[in-house]
Amino acid sequence: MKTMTNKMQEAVDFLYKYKEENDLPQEWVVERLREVEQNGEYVPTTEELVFGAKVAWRNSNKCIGRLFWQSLHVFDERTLTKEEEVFEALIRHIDFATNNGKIRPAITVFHPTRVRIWNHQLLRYAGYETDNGVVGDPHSIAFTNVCKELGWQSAGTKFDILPLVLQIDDQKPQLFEIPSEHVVEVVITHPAYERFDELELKWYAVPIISDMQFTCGGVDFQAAPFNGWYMGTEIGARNFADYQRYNLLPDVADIIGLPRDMNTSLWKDRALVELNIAVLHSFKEAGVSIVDHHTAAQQFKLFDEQEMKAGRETTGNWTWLIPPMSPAATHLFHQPIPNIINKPNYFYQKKPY
Ligand code: HEM
Ligand code: NRG
Repeated sequence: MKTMTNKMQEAVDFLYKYKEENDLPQEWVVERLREVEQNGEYVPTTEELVFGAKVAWRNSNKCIGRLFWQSLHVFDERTLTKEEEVFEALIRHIDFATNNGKIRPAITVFHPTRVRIWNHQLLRYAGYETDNGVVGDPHSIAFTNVCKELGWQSAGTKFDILPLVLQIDDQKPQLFEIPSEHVVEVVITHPAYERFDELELKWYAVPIISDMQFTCGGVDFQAAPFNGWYMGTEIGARNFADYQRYNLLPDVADIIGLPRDMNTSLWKDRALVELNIAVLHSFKEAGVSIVDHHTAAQQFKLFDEQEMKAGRETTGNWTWLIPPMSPAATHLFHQPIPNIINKPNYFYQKKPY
């Protein structure tokens, strides 16, 4: 008997899953497998790709937002082979996802091996090491240096949107500035503390992860940027608050008048709460979709119940699912969850720089 490659086995498993979940007859899968065998490799149809991208979200163990997995909008852009065309498709993605603030979950799937996006997220702030410390997002320092080496001219503020760095095959990656009319940002204000404005904070509306690999039926797509909307704590409890990121808790404490000389005053915790109130308030005021961590946890519970009804076991990575603020105030903290990795899924891949 012929032995099957791992890739072919994954294609078979995926097509069976597709058949099962779409109530297709056995003849369908037999015929489809005959086609794949004849072709020598598995190339998903657009319908299979749409299903695969949704199930990959459903299988994303670190994601608390999975209740909405069926609503993912999938752009099939596998035929594009020019940097300029990829850039235009990414602008279409950003516009579709942003939708004037009523954010729509979406993914754009490019050719599995020929297209590579160097950015971590399509929208992200640059970070610069200066003599007076880091300006901007420290998370972006290495990538910002790559952009500069490729000829990017930066403004040097703490919130410069990075250019897109797009590569076809082994060619030199090309830089593309994202025109500002496509970038929605939210200025951060606090409903009670007017002095919050002095911090001059803002954040972009849509998180669009662009450096993960989408694996579906044994095919690995290196470029398949996806987005949902933010959970407030991602910005307020991590991006703004982490010591190795914008490190704003001391500034927030000063603005709202909290002495910082004693840990036991819990000034960090109080500053965290006010910062997160400001983030949720500002997005709401601006009409940009965002979810608080309590609501997100409740939505995850509904997802878990829905999965159970469908006869599937919910998998998850507890260390990521619990929110970084008041985790024990959500049910997630008190519930174990098996961290089994199913496919299709989204995986980390080696950085190209
Ligand atoms: C991770 C929320 C949509 C796939 C996360 C995290 C949060 C989150 C809070 C943890 C992030 C962190 O701690 O850095 C949401 C919300 C969504 C959403 C509120 C709204 C619809 C999506 C979509 C996909 C997705 C559309 C894919 C199609 C993932 C993956 C991770 C993740 C793969 C892990 C990222 C990593 O390892 O860095 N999500 N998500 N999520 N989410 Fe979602
Ligand atoms: N924490 C990161 C974003 C990670 C993904 N989060 C989402 N994904 N909400 C940050 O930029 O803060 N999503 O697809 O909506």
